[in-house]
Amino acid sequence: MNHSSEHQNKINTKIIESAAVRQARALALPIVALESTVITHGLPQGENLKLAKAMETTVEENGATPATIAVIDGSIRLGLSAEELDALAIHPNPRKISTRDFGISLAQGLTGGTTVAATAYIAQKSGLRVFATGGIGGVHRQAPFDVSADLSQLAKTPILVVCAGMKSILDLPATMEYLETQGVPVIGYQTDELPAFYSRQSGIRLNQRADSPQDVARIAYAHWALGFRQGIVLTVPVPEKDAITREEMESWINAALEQAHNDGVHGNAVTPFLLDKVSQLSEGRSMQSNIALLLNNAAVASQVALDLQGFMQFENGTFYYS
Ligand code: PSU
Ligand code: MN
Repeated sequence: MNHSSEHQNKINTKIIESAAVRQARALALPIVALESTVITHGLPQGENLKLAKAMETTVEENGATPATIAVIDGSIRLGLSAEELDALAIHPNPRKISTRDFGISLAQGLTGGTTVAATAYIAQKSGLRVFATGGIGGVHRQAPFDVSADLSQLAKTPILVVCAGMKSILDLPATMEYLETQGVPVIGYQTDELPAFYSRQSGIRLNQRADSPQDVARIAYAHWALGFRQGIVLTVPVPEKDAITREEMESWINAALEQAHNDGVHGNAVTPFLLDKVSQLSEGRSMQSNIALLLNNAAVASQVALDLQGFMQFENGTFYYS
């Protein structure tokens, strides 16, 4: 057997489900997908594991089953055991896995965290409809061709992403234009204004608002029942007590952008670099805010998943519209 065929035999493209996810499916309970780049690249070690566990607990407390999506040793996971989560959180060099990175990750047995784009793809492929994260990627400032694959993937993946808006390090108006062109609804949760991740304000008005999980579920149902394949972005403002004002945020972001430029940071390293710099400049306040909004999003996502289930029918491990 030559080297390449030996390698081929080990490639596993199946999605491996945790015991908890399998049980939820058997009982037709709602499942909420959770992103894992926030664990591998978004938060410092220690904080990342605490947050990952707290997000799962929050989903459970709100009546749904959490399914953290990641790639472990070349296999795609829907739901991680406690041991797998621990290992992912302390992995020395995890890969940041966006959609382009699946092939190589599976072929070479890599371990990594999945971005919003990658998590959305796997969640939808598994029949899930709701997904919680912190902030989605978008169009970068001063680099109009640095557009996160999160946007193009959401344009073709029918899933509802619950987030606190796009990361505020981005060009928000350009990101909104892109989503509008692609026909991706952006809904404000109990707000008429696009939240800007750490801040509750962005100065950008939304044209859709929903005030309850039930309202969100109705919009999502109607959108998908018409046959649209686009995802839906539900933007939830960070809880008031953990919010940072736009003015304060902007000064840190500008300083971080300048440093990224000076250091020649590019490609998929840009987002982790900027988030880390902003966290340092804010003396950890941005991280606290990030954690608070992640947990809040997990709660809202679970509530929406419960209500959306009222519109769906469960058969052979997949939800269908009733
Ligand atoms: N928001 C955060 N922390 C993160 C990310 C978003 O607060 O780590 C991650 C998400 O996984 C998102 C990714 O999908 O950054 C976008 O990266 P890029 O801009 O390279 O596509
Ligand atoms: Mn990019």
